Amino acid sequence: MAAMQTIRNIVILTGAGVSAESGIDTFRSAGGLWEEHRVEDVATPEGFARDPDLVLRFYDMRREAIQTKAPNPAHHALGRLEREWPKQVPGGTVTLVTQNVDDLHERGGSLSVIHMHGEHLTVWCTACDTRRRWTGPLIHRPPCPECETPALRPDVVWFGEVPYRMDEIIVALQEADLFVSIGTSGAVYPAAGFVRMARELGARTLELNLEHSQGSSWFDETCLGPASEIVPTWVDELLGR
Ligand code: BJW
Repeated sequence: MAAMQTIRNIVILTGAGVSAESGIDTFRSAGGLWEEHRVEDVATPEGFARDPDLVLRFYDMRREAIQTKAPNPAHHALGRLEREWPKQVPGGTVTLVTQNVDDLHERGGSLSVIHMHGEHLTVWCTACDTRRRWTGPLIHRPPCPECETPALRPDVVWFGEVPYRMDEIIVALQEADLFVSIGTSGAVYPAAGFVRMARELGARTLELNLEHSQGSSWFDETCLGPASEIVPTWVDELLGR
């Protein structure tokens, strides 16, 4: 990896693999969510229009499940890195971008998380275009607390929709000295393209994953293993412990 002194700004992209050891299903691994649910049915606006009950039940089930799960050592290590890095490298930044819709990074101590694919614990009212925290089910079509229309949907980004906060992510990638991808298969764009973008903009690139991702050849370095082990080790190394 690049000498520590040359690293100032770090961008970290996480995917389902970082939460796997907390007991949250990944999408594409064996036994993952897409084995039992067709993507077209549950993760597209067309699927939602066709069969909203199916989609609302799918997300109600997952919203309920994540509230019974706890962050693992990988989440805690990334929270620690965000807090410690600016003390170690004055002016240095850690930007955590997650594709995950769970809240385990926040519960693991991360203060500022970019949820580019949305969040389980917020809902979006498509009538008045407001978003708010929501922990219960949606299947019974509760009215929006703001406008009272029963038009709440999961605040997640489905295929064909534009991921959130892309402008901020691009700026962070432009300023990054190190880009680290953790526990994502590299199957879904635009996130899968970040490594290439970061590299072309001059950042070092590191992959931490259980197995090689689809874009593995774009990384300068790959470290394979379970996130709960390799992420804390990497953070300790970076913080010089
Ligand atoms: C472990 C581990 C352990 C396991 N330790 N690791 C061609 C080029 C460019 C784009 C496209 C294209 N063709 C089509 C597109 C567009 C499309 C797309 O990418 N399609 C692909 C199928 C090709 N993308 C979109 O539509 C996106 N929007 C878009 O492009 O808008 C245009 C636009 C962009 C930018 C600016 C302006 C306009 C939207 C994508 C939305 C994705 N939504 C989902 C659902 C979110 C809600 C929900 O959770 O239900 O997001 S799909 C799903 O996949 C979810 C995830 O965030 C995402 C990525 O999955 P992830 O995290 O990588 O999980 P897995 O399961 O795939 O991998 C797990 C990994 O963990 C594996 O690598 C394991 O090895 C590892 N692992 N255990 C460490 N213990």
